[in-house]
Amino acid sequence: METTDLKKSFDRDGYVVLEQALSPGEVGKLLDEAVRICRGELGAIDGAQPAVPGETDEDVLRRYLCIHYPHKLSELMLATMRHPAVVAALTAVIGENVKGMQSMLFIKSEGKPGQAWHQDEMFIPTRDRSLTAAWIALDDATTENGCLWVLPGSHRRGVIYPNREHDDPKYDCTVESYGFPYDDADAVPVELEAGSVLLFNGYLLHKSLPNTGKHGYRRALANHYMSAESLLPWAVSAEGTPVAQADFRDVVLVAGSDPYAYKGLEEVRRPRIRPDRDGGCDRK
Ligand SMILES: O=C(O)CCC(=O)C(=O)O
Repeated sequence: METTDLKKSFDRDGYVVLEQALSPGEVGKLLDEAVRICRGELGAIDGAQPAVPGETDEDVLRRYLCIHYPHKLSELMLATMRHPAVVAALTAVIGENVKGMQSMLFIKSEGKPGQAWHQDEMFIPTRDRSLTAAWIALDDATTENGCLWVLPGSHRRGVIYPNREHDDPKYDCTVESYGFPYDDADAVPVELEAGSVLLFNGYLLHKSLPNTGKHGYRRALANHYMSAESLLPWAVSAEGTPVAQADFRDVVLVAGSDPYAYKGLEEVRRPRIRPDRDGGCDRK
């Protein structure tokens, strides 16, 4: 897609699909790396279970719904944050200077839950509304195995809707958005071939449903980015620091230059397992 068309559809709908942005070879390497990560071979992950001798790859993969910050464990995941096809699209929608701050590796084997309606900017509050996700399908993502669903155009109001805890077993323990002027009939599933990428705006309402397939995974790598010009007050208000000046510096520059490079980088987050409903929701 031409850059201007890509930006036009992204601005109108809040998302765009980059068809086959990653080759089958690149996807295969990421799938192999996902096994090494889940086995704990690339470093410790908070909340991971100790390795059991003789476990198969399937046993290990089935254990986890999602691992946060795999780019801190794996050079390959880090390099994928900088994938040229994704970065070209990011610079078209965000601008020339782009930083990444989060990665999430979803495994989601059969029976695992989805994630309820939410807006990513509710969790990762950029100051200039530039948050953009690149959700890379590592398996074909279908309505059966729990692809993403979106509410097209829902980003355009520029409103963050309220959120609450829920007990819906279809979804993991993450809070859900509510009180928005759309319903499920407005939702569109985004089925993707492995290697394709859903690029979407941080204000876009989206969700996923459980993997209801009989067998297999719906693996995906979701990376989050924003404009390098914006500070990121993401849960880093150290005592005495006005929140407005807080700035999450656990970032990876993926395009252009970082106007705040003089601040240096700081390790704030460590890889961790996302709780799924089976493990119980920690409501502390
Ligand atoms: O992959 C999923 O099931 C949910 C991902 C998601 O909602 C996100 O990356 O914001």
